[in-house]
Amino acid sequence: MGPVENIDAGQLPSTHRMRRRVLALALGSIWMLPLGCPTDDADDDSQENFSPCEFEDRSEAYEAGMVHPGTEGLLDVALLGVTPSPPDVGDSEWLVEVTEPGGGAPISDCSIIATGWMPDHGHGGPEGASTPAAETGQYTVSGLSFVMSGYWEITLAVDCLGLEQDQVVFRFCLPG
Ligand SMILES: [Cu+2]
Repeated sequence: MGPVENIDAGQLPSTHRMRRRVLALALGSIWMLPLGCPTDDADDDSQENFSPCEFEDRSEAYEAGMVHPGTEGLLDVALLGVTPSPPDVGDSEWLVEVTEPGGGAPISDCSIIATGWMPDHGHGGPEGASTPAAETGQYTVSGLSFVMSGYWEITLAVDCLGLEQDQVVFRFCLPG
């Protein structure tokens, strides 16, 4: 009865094009996830209970005060606090302290660039930058934003007066 019955080889190319368009729409909608779209499929329990962090073993548990040594061993960076806490999707402000290695004296005159990266997806998000130290060795990093839930690697590149650049990497899974 309908046009479905009339499909012949000549219509295949347009079907192909349509499939591609559907795929593009599906990929595009990934970016909608952080906006918190409720799932339409209320009957699908596995979808409702899905947490991107449930089986994530690369991430570390956030704890205020957690310390990472620089990969070059020139300094330590303590993550004193994040807003919101624990870190999650959206704008994220970090308070960090830079000290000499092994929890030594605080280091002033540093600037910090924070870069988020989702290795599973091959994308990042808005970077963060520090303001000058309000207290000795302590810096507020703002501008960082996580555009979606999942596993993120956040690199803090630290430039201090009189030191080579060093960096630390924090690994967090954001539940969204
Ligand atoms: Cu992503």
